[in-house]
Amino acid sequence: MQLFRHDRLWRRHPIKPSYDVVIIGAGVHGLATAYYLGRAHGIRKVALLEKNWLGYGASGRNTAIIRANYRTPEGVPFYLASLGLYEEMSHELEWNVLFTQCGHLTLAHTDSSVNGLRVRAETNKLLDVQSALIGPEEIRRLVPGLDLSARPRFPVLAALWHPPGGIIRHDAVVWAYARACDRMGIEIHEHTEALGIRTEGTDGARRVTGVTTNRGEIHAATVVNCTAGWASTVSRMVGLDLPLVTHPLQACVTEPLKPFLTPVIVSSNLHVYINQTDRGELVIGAEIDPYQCYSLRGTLPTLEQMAQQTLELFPQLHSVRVLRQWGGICEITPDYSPIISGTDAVQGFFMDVGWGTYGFKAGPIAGKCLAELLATGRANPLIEPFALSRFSQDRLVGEKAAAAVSH
Ligand code: PYC
Repeated sequence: MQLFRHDRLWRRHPIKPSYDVVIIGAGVHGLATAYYLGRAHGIRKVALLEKNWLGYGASGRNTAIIRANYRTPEGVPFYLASLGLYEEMSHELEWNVLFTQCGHLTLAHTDSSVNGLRVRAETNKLLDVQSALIGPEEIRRLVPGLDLSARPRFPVLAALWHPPGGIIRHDAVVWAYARACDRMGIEIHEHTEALGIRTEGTDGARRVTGVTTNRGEIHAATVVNCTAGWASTVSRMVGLDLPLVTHPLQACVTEPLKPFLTPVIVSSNLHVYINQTDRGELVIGAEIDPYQCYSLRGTLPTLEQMAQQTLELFPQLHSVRVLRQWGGICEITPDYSPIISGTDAVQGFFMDVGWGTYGFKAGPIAGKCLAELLATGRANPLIEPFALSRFSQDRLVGEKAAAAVSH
């Protein structure tokens, strides 16, 4: 299909008085949920509310890493299904989302990290994820520029090699979903903030009736919280306190260099991850900020830390200049797994939140399963383990070992 410069990928609409489903948060999770509601279930009277512009939140502030090499038997099939949807996305949405499956390499610098990666490799293999523990010789072949000498403070002992992992163009994913939603008649309302969620009934039999926005009242019997960063605030609108802590996560990008790095490199011990884009820039990400806050700004101490950790791995980059730095907000649950479910406390209220530092890669499958839950009332087995009720039923899904940068 030919696209002209004046064609809008999604249109503006007046707010209607009522929708079947209102989704708060039009990032990749909200958009994917709306897309599958329309495509798989024929539910198109859907409004996506975005308080800023599309891609302002976590969908525009991540480092776009896609992988399925998780640690738990619950997490691995879930992220593998998402990887599969990302592989088909350009074809399905007729939009090139520039997914480069350049491979994903997690380095271990201590014996205990090597053991952790070994367990992940075996779990991955049992669950059909391509993943293997490799030694320095193979690492050298994959990343000739990495300092593999005995000199560094953190020598590289082994790595988890995950060939199907890679990097995607995150804004292209957002635009592709937005265009597909728009074509089905699903409405995207930017600069539309949810100020409150209305309910009726008494405790034990409460249900959602609508959303109050800065552009007026909307009636809806189903309201979905797909916000990343503001999930606690939005859930509190129906009186729900979620078990989340909120931390900024920062990243930066350097000037372009000649191609020297193919796979995505992650160091779990140093808490740094690096990839080289098609334009030659290095995208470098940090550990979460050590304090809780809602700031989206970069800070000098974190920039210095990213530079220092990068130089531990690639000392030859000592004079490379940083072009820009940014922050995003991460909400982390006690077990480092997300919350995707409704709640008995308020009928009609659903959540897809608590994504910590791993939300972007899960967007397609989370949206697909959530749409199925909204349309049929049944939780797909892939999301059953991630219900909010797990925290009161002592059924945690401990994914911290594979979260890498948020502890
Ligand atoms: O989980 O792959 C990851 C990741 C990379 C950066 C932040 N999280």
